[in-house]
Amino acid sequence: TKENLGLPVGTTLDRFIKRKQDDFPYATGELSQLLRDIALAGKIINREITRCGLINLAGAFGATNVQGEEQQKLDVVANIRFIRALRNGGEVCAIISEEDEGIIDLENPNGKYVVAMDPLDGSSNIDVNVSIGTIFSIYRRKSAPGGPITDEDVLQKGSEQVAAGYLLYGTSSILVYTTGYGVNGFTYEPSLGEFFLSHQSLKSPEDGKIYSVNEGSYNTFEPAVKEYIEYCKSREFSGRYIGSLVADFHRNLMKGGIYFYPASAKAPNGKLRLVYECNALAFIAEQAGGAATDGHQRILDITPTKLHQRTPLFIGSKKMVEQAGHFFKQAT
Ligand code: AHM
Ligand code: MG
Repeated sequence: TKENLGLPVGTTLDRFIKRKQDDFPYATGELSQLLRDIALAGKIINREITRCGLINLAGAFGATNVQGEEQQKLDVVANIRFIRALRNGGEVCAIISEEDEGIIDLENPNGKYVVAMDPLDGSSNIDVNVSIGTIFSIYRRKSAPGGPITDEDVLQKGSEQVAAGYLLYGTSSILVYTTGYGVNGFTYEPSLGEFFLSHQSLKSPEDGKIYSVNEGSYNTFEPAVKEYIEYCKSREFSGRYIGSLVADFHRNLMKGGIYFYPASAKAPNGKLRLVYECNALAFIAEQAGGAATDGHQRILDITPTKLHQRTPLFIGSKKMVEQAGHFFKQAT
């Protein structure tokens, strides 16, 4: 199958992408190039992140900022880097980003793809040396090339993604992505500047014993959510919450678990954004054999009506997501 390429662990990302492309005789190579552009921007961001604690010390060890610019916040830097990489690459006509209110028109009239992204997620962890991530979704443009970008291009259902992935900047940095034929992970080797295949055909454990939720809002969760949390406790599951979606998701993908960000009094639709946070991870979860819902329906089936729309999210091991769903069903 196209899922299992039989490429050995240690294959570089570039070679892997090339081999995948060769499996599709009519592929033009544009999606492949787009994935490479994202990987390159990821390397640059990784570099900025690992140095960020030193930036205020720059004077102390003799390094100066060439332009003498004031150092910008990392999430802003990451946004700029991704936009630049995708504009220069030429395959993308528009970006939807957590960092920008409106659609970013890249003025690449022939770009066939639209990218939705959160350039640096986990804002509360950026300044405190805790893992953070980048999330991206790739869609095919629906409107005719050359014309204006339309709502139809940017408000597609998650099920229409052609590829999606994330970068986790953690103890190691890893790029995990899918094009709809399974999920693969590539660990970054900083001294060589390369991503190497390290996690082939990733599969989510069907069931797990970790639950990840910010329980601080427990008192204002819906009864179904409270009951599910009590269920997790009655089974003595481990509570693990980093507060960086990518990091919490990745751990649960490796070990078996569920992440959820439900509706609460403070956040009536949850906190997370459908278009550039939830859809990409939902696609990966499903491709790895897991599941993602808003408590009632599949995340990938929701038609967005706004760029920055929020949704409750329950994501991870299939049986756990189903179990959480049972409590909602009982409540109705
Ligand atoms: P952000 O986009 O401002 O970084 O917010 C998203 C983050 C997720 O990474 C994380 O899971 C969640 O917010 C944590 O929120 P809270 O602090 O409310 O638990
Ligand atoms: Mg975010």
